[in-house]
Amino acid sequence: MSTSNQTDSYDVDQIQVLEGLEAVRKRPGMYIGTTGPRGLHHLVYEVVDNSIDEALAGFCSHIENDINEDGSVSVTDDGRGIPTDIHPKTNKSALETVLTVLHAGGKFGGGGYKVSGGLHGVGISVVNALSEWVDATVWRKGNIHTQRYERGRAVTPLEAKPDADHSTGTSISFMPDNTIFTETTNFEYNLLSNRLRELAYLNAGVKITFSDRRVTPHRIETYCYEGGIREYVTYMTRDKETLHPDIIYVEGEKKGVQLEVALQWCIDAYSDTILGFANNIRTVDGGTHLEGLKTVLTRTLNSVARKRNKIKENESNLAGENVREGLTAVISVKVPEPEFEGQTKTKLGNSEVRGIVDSLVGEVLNEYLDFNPQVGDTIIEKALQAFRAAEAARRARELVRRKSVLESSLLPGKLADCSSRDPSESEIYLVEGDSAGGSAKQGRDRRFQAILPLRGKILNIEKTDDAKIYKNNEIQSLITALGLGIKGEEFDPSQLRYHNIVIMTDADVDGSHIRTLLLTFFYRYQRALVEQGYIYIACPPLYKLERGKNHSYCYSDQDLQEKIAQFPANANYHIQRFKGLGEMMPVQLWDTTMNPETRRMKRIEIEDAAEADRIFTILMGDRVAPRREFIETHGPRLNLTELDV
Ligand code: 0RA
Repeated sequence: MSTSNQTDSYDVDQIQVLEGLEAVRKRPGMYIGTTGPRGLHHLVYEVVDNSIDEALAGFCSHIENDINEDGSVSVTDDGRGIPTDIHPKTNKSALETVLTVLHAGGKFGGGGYKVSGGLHGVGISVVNALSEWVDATVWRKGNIHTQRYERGRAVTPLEAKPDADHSTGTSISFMPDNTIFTETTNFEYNLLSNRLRELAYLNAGVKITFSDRRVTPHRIETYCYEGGIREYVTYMTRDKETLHPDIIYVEGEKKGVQLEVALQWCIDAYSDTILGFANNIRTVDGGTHLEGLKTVLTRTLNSVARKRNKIKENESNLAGENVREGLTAVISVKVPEPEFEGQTKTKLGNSEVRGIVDSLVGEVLNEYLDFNPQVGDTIIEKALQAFRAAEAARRARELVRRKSVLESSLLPGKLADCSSRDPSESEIYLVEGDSAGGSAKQGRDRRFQAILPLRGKILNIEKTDDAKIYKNNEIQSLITALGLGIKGEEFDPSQLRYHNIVIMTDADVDGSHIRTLLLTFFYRYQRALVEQGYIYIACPPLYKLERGKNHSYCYSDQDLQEKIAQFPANANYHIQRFKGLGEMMPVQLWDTTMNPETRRMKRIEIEDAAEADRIFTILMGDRVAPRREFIETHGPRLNLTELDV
């Protein structure tokens, strides 16, 4: 009786197994999200996760990943090896169970919990189901065990041969099934290497190697970080100036939740970069671990600031974003039963994690700031600066807003407006200096061309300070003249008073400087203007070339040389070099630079403005090293304007 029962239940198990893997093949999306490239790469992560778990359990120190010549992938570790003994009830080895029974993996988690979760953690059987073939090799107890599977089914019995080498480990090789992954079965090196590097940062001391054997010579990389997420933060801040010498590091465990946090504030950073992970999965949409971290940072730094009388009794607290200004951080939690929320399942939902992070980080951070008072002071000082800047920016914004509400019809006095009220045919020239402004006013077609003279030196905006920018008179004139809103407000093209915004500056160092400032302003404060192609640079000529009664204008040195080369050898000619726009007669300015029929203009692309922003940061920033480097590489050309045609 009992024997036949066993047989029955075995058959039933067999049927369930086949139905399970058949379900995976029928609806792969349910298990791996997509059958596109993302899902394909998922297969690798799924297999690697099992080896990572073995490493986290303390039994594995090296995981080797290979893209083989035929495009298959092998993941090999030096762990204990997946058990190969036959279970009397199912008549199957643990290996075969893990590979063929949906969700069986967790049961073999070695007593602890399986760390992989969320997107991954569906189990290695899913990889088996979606592979044309899988070759499993286990080194264990002096034997080498092998078994082959095709589309989820074992096609050979588990074979054991004595192994002279008594080391242990597991190797899983698989070829993705091209009838499932119809789009592509081609693994992308960079995608895999990024994830493997990330895993090495997240699991300190685990050595991960990665090779691509599809290319000759083979490409091989090794990732191993003894410092774990601390090294990750060091890497992310490599180009920045740190505010404290050591990374602040928190490690702990509470109620089965493991936590690691690495924090580094930098002087020359004005936003924050915080990467969150739960069970080795990047939680792009945040969640309770990040909430806990943000809360405890804000509370701890406010309390220290009050204790040290940096914030007076009647003053308000620092806001979270003030405290985080300049912070680079990685937080990694390992949760026994993770709940992943949201459309993409990349937000950690476990509510108990919030308090655990709060209390573990709070303890360490308080102690750290007690022992390193000067570090605490500099962090608080930076947060206070951020706070004051935000306050000033808010007041300045209100000022601008009030102005534009109360005096909406009151355009800046310096603006020589055009008569047209149709923005689509109107142009505004932003001109450097009053004298060039004068020429432009006389030379323009007042019907559709407006002129706004700006004083370059006054425009010189320091650093990244919003408040100063809004207080700047020239910027306020510019904002009102254009009819623009302010930073952060959505761009409303119907408010824009001119559809061509033309920056017209001298072709010298100062001119190029002002152009950089203006482009940076547009890039930071109303990027949509650049993106939607409203910004132009006027191209005034550098020379007037006269020969007899004829004359022409040259827009570059090369242009000049070419024109001269066409003259007979003995020709008499005269070259006039324009040192600035102010030197041109109004009619010359019209003919050469402003007349839509004959002028040249360069429309600014977003990359130009981004480059201006980068140059601006380097030229204006506090840091000497990149500035020197920049001047050394770009110095001689800077005069000739990085951004011109
Ligand atoms: C559970 C128990 C044991 C090994 C493993 C899991 C294991 C699984 C995988 C998956 C990939 N590599 C792996 N390495 C090990 C063995 C327990 C024992 O030997 O006592």
